[in-house]
Amino acid sequence: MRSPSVPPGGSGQPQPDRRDFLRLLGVSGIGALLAPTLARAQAAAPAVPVGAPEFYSFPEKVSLKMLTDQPAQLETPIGWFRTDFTPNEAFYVRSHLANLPTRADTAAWRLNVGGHVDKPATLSLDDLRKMPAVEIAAVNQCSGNSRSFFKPAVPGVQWGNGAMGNAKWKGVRLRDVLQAAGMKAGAVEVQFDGQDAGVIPATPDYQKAIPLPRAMHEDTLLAYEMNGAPLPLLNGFPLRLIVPGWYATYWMKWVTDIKVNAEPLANFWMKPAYRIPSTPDANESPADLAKDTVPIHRMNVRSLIVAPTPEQDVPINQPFEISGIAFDGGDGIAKVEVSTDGGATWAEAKLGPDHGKYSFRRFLHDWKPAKGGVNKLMSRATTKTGAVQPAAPIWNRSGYMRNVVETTLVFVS
Ligand SMILES: Nc1nc2c(c(=O)[nH]1)N[C@H]1C(S)=C(S)[C@@H](COP(=O)(O)O)O[C@H]1N2
Ligand SMILES: [Mo]
Repeated sequence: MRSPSVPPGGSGQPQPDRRDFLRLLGVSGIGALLAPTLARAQAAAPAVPVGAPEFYSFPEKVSLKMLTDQPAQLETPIGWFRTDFTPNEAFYVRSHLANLPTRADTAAWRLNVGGHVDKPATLSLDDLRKMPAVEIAAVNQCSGNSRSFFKPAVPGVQWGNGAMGNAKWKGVRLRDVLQAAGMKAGAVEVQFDGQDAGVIPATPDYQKAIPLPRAMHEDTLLAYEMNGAPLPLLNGFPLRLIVPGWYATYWMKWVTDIKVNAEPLANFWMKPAYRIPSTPDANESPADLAKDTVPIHRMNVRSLIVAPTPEQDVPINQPFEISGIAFDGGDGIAKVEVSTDGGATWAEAKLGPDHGKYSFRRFLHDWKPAKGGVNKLMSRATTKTGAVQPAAPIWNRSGYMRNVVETTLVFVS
């Protein structure tokens, strides 16, 4: 992959090519040099006041919007979504616990597989690399992506639209690892733990579980590569879980422990956190919160215009290519319609290359704006199973799963 360019309108500062960076460090030396760098970056990071995002460069990352520090939540500016795959350097970061791994000793690293199995296993990175490798393009999207647009507002990290990214994830099938350990009858779930921890023991450790059918699905991976390179440390190096089509809360970073469960996990991160109303479209009203909730799971269908960017000046009577991305929970995108008149009329956009049903699908639409002033651009995606983005936004108390047809306001003159 060539070194990414700065997104138009963004304030990203490209860093030295990542491959050079890794070559310089050497894989086994990565910890030694990264540890002080990351620690220094964390220490030097300015305290971010609520509502005033700043841009900041962390190791292996270009300048990204920092929504909180301790640990850093880094949002990808939407200019980076003008390519099918989001460069690793520009990929967003969401971490719950402040005690993050700042080094990875790849020689000593082990993955433990235990719980409700016949043969508990301990695997090295070499063991994993010797197993059959699979590569899948899939969108990693935080459940709370776009939360800042919820009305009434809800607590949580106030993400814009950049808590997502698309990448090619390469690794081994989780089911191959589970089958090697020999699951016992009665297994219902598979639980994951990563190397991060809270600063004080009272903080609940970040552990998540997925139902057995999802764990055994052929597309669920333990990935060691992202877009043809090792994962950035902040995105889970050396290994993370990939659950294509499902929200990234399950995509455990720095995973070291896998446990097969005969009973569902009931920790803080499964209940009360990361649950949605069991109502249609996870919708509820602030005055009448749903009583019944279920763990968040599959992503709904979305699309977003990325060119022009909001408030961009567009020249009148000249051809302009509107473009954007669409994706869903794994049915695949059938069509995207674009409106340039605030939803009065719609036209079907051209679709870009198909990288598989879990990937971003780009759409393109030729536009020749004839009307000066503010123009309202909209996009509406439909999946291959007929699901379509709603005209009105859903609301739930956690600010999850926003997928309304968005409006991009631009100025034509
Ligand atoms: N170990 C660990 N894995 C984790 C998390 C975490 O806090 N710790 N956060 C999860 C959540 S909520 C999201 S949205 C994704 C974010 O992935 P990224 O930081 O690689 O973009 O990681 C998931 N995996
Ligand atoms: Mo998330």
